[in-house]
Amino acid sequence: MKRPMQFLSLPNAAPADADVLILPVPHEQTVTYKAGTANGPEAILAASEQLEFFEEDMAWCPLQHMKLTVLPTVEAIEHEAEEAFHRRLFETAEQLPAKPLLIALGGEHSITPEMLFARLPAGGTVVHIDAHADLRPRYHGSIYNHACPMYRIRARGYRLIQIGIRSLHANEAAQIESDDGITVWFDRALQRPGVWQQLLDQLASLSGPVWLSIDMDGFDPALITGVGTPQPGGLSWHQGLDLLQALTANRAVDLRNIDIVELVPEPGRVSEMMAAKLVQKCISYWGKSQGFDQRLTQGSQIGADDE
Ligand SMILES: [Mn+2]
Repeated sequence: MKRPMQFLSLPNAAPADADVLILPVPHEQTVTYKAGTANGPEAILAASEQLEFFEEDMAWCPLQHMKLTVLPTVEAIEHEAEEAFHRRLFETAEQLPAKPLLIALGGEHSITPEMLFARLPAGGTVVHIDAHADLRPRYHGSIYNHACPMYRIRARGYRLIQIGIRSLHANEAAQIESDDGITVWFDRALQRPGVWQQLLDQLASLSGPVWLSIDMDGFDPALITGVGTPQPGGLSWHQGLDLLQALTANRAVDLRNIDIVELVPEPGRVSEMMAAKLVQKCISYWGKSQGFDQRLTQGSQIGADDE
């Protein structure tokens, strides 16, 4: 029997009641190096069974106060054209309730633009953690390639803040150089004293709608080997959490959309556990910032047996 798609083994809330929506998008069409991102969402949700309900940084049990549901998976139908799949992804995202926190689980990075266009139609800022700039106009003949999402997003006028970049084409570097709407925090520069704090200061100064797009290869591959296109260098776990905390602590930012993409499950299972724990941190930090800890635990999905 196929494993039920649940987070922390919790029964799924009715989508209309949910404070957190998890959308599995196991899309893998344009992989260029290591295959397996299609298995990402299922592996992340399976790893989540091993998490504690208690989240130690914020010292609370988020899902005793918040309701969560894992939505039906969005995946390409056999022989479906790329464009048709992406249109379907747009329509799915557009129909979701606007108020909850959406965490989309990839799958490859090509899934981000349509969900963003559907959820933030009036514009906003994309905070993009990645080893790669993903600013190619097309790659291997397709605008939907996983090397292209940030080009498509920038072309629609969204502001881009890219963090951890350490692999890009000369044309991408030229675009970054000439485009005031893109700020890049290169991986190597972030190692210099003071630069990390400047990045945190920028995140603290943002306002308005923010989409957080986390390519797991933005992290150090020594921590997380399970990514499609690993690059040496990268963020530490704690740096990743610092970024998340800076964004959720900023009350002028409306952060209701996050994607976590490009995970390739691996035999050691550390990579998918890291992604699962990252999902939990997103829920905890965001939930606390929204005051969900003040809500009564009645109606929680967690029963006494789960303690
Ligand atoms: Mn990448």
